[in-house]
Amino acid sequence: RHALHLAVAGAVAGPAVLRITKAHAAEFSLKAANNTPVSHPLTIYMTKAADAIREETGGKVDIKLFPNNQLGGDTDMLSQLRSGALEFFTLSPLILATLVPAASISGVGFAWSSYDKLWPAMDGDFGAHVRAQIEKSGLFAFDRIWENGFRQTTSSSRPILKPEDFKGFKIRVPPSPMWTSMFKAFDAAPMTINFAEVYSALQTRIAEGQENPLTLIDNAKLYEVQKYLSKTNHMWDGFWLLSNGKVWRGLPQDVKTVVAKHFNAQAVAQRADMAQRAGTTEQDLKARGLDIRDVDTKAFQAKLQSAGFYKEWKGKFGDDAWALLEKHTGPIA
Ligand code: X2X
Repeated sequence: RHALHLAVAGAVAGPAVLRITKAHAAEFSLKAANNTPVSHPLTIYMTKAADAIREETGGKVDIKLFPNNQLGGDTDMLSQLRSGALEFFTLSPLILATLVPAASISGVGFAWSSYDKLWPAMDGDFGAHVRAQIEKSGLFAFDRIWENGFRQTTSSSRPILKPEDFKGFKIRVPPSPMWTSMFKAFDAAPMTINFAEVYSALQTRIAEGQENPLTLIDNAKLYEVQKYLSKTNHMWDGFWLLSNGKVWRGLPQDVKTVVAKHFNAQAVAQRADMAQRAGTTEQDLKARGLDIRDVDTKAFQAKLQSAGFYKEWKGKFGDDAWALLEKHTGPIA
């Protein structure tokens, strides 16, 4: 290995000494992956974390990031994480719920009225409750959840202005029981598709619409294949940074400390960056031609209520977990 790197570095007449040092120094070569474009703050701040970790360990810990579904869709990456082929992966709590049912509780419809309630809950006892369930499944979740955002609805066929407009609406949702349940409660026709295939599903009109936070709609250029955006604000979504429990426990304590420190710090920085972008992103989407509408979100919540959505999910999560959620959100429904 040494000789090969020397030869390659020499051939391109680059800074050979530096290259050899780096190639030699990485004792832990690890992979991280996500489903967001390279321009999305999730990717930007995961990259910053990997850089900070490489720097602080003097190149000993080298985390290579594979963004934008380069390693496959979310369900593929989750399998890779579980098998140990992938060391770090960010995933929505709701998709994680295919493995850890308790995890989707942070995504209950219209539960969070502000980030002032949300972040302390996710960083406090409520998030700890979820992470404990995640650990039981053999995965490890880092303390600080990353931001995706409040989700809004887009469409190529017609604007969704009232709950009734959802009737029969062919909407792509991520692979997750709660998403399917929510859009069935709206009387829509949800279809589960990994984010990796969303652009083409919208372009070919397999799906009429989808729902995602503004930042992702912008970064993934969904405005190219969608016409309307309704500010339904129907749920908050984040990304747990996960590791395979066995792989994580197998790393030396000093490595774990540095890795966790930087990932958690950059998660908090990423949240702040996302908050800063909020206003300009909406302007940008308008300028890109999306027809953006405000809607009466209370009417949408009332529809979930009358369809039995809250009763069903409170039953699934159990009274204790639901009480812990409402301790932070206030009464939900
Ligand atoms: O799949 C989606 O829509 C995304 C990117 O928001 C999630 O990761 C849940």
